[in-house]
Amino acid sequence: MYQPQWEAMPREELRALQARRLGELFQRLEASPFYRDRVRITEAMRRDPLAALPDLPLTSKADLREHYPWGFVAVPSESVARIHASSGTKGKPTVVAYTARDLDTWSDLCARALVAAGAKPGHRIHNAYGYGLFTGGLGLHQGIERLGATVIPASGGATRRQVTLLVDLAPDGLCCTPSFALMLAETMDEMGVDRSRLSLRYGIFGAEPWTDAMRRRIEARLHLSAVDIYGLSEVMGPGVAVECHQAKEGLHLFEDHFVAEVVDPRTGEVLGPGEQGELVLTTLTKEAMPLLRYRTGDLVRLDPTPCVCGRTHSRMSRVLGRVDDMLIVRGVNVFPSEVERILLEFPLLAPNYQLVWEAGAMDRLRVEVESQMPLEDSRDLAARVAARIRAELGVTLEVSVLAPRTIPRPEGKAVRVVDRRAAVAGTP
Ligand code: DLL
Repeated sequence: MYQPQWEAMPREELRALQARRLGELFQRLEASPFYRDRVRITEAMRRDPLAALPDLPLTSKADLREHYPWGFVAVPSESVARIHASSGTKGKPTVVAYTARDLDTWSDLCARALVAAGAKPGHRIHNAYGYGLFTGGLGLHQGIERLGATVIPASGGATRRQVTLLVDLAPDGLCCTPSFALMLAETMDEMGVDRSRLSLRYGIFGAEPWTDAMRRRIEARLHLSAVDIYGLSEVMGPGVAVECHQAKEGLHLFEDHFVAEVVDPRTGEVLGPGEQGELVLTTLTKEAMPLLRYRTGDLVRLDPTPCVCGRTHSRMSRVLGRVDDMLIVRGVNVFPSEVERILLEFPLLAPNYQLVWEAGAMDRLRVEVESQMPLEDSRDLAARVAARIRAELGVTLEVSVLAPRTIPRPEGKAVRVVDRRAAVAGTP
């Protein structure tokens, strides 16, 4: 562990620490233009901050957009050391601010995440998350430096050059999105790179949803141990939660800096341990942009039981889906991650797929997935995949098995859902 005094704190002490920090947060909210008028400190909040929390209002992404760019900043502008922005494609980005102390905390949390994956001081770590406004690149960069490891700041893109660096500089660890990890593997095949020339031991993959089936593919193709890292710009960036390499069963959520709640996305009602709902996060220590009960839009479950690694922080499940990404196909709820899990049960299929909405008498959702190798006739395979989806998810989806490398690879996050309905409607 990087900070065992915090990461393995007895849960009683952790609760007491959360209560104290939450009380301090309530005070700080008075300096936030957004919260100043919305949150009045009551006697109940003073007495027992944690018990009072579920009665306080939720904050949404729409609130952040409406108060763009500075409405949530709770410190004088000269105390803001850095700005990042969300990768959101809809409308204006969400801008987030950090003080020097926020950056310091963030570095520690990313160092914790790296150690949870297997990193040690002195290791070399190749960081292929995008640098710039996106939090992935600079966030993990600081974590690698904080740990005392060597950072290779590769950023995204230029895949062939990255493969060359991975062979020549012999890093121990790799940080990137799971889809980019697979693209590196594909490019290695094209370049004829012998995997025994790779020195990679672990990978820290996140920023987009992926499944255990995808983990197995990545581990087999890159010969490393893969862990999941979670975070979001609004709350900090990467380093909110991470799996430990010992268990790989849920992501330890750094509860000394965040209070996590799981709520029913429709009613906002707080759910119990083990129940699936929307993750809501409160930042306990952030200075520049504290957030109270922020709705992440990510569907998870929380498990507070002890872990073999000794960390005491609750574990959240992988992100099971997004509140706004749930696809409703003829009344049946479908999450892309469920389709991914089924696709990857077929060894002939590559982990590159998209779910495509098409116009018709009724909207249709088609699964486009690549095969691992060129197939003469893929109809039988497509029919078997469709049958498995029907049996497991209770919904009929058309399936097309495409030739290798036909689905576009974006530089940032994988695009799993494509809407071709508007394009068709707009065609004369
Ligand atoms: O993606 C921060 C990050 C960078 C996390 C690098 C991990 C590694 P945003 O661009 O603001 O920040 O996107 C946040 O991405 O609400 C989730 O929906 C999704 N997401 C992030 N990590 C995971 C993950 C970064 N491990 C949004 N699994 C979040 C599934 C993830 N979804």
